[in-house]
Amino acid sequence: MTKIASNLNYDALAKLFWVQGFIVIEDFFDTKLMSEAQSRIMSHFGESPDYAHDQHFIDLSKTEVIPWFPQNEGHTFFNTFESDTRLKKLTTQILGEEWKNQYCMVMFSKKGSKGQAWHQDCPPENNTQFNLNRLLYSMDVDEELGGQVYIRPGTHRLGALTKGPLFEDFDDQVVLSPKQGTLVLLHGHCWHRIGKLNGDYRVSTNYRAAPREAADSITDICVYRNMRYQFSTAQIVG
Ligand SMILES: O=C(O)CCC(=O)C(=O)O
Ligand SMILES: [Fe+2]
Repeated sequence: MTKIASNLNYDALAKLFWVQGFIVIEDFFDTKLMSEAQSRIMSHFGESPDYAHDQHFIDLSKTEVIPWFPQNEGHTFFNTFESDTRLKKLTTQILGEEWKNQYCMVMFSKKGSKGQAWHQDCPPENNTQFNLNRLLYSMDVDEELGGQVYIRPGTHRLGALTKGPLFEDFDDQVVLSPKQGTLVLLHGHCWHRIGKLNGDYRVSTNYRAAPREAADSITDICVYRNMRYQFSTAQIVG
């Protein structure tokens, strides 16, 4: 029998989110549903798709990941997760009554991927302007596979990333190994990176949301240790 997280203490989870900048809930979605998601994702990508970003961006940002926005192509199956009552309630507890869904972005990394360098998903100068990553894992991500999620707790309050090595190990970093069905909620200003992939491929799915006052283009500029990169213009902007 599959188990799903019920009886969630929404208030305690939201408080923990605001202290740490992230929370992890295992077995949020059942493994059968996640396996269905995984097989739909794999049939879209195949095992070795081409990178969508331009090579200059990949070289500078060390972001070797291929995005897919299934809802924009009418894949209504992916609405299932977004409309989950528990996910909506948890989001409301964290962001307040008024928040908006942004988009669902599936991210695929293939064998040999260096992962993703330390970054913030959007500029951290204004604390009302942020995105909330709601990450779902449809396959196990562990030490053997690589591609683990590195986070520096509390850094959503510290402003911009410092300059330094793009994949630096910090004493206070935590390393997550999300299993199939795990939900990770992560503040877009909280410093995070993805480790090098050892296995054949890695998949994650991000149902991004944002507070009402956040600009719709909030994640257009991503902050790295060596640059700020604007996706819409494919330019380095700082
Ligand atoms: O793929 C992941 O686990 C997280 C990737 C990431 O940095 C993000 O979704 O903002
Ligand atoms: Fe990110």
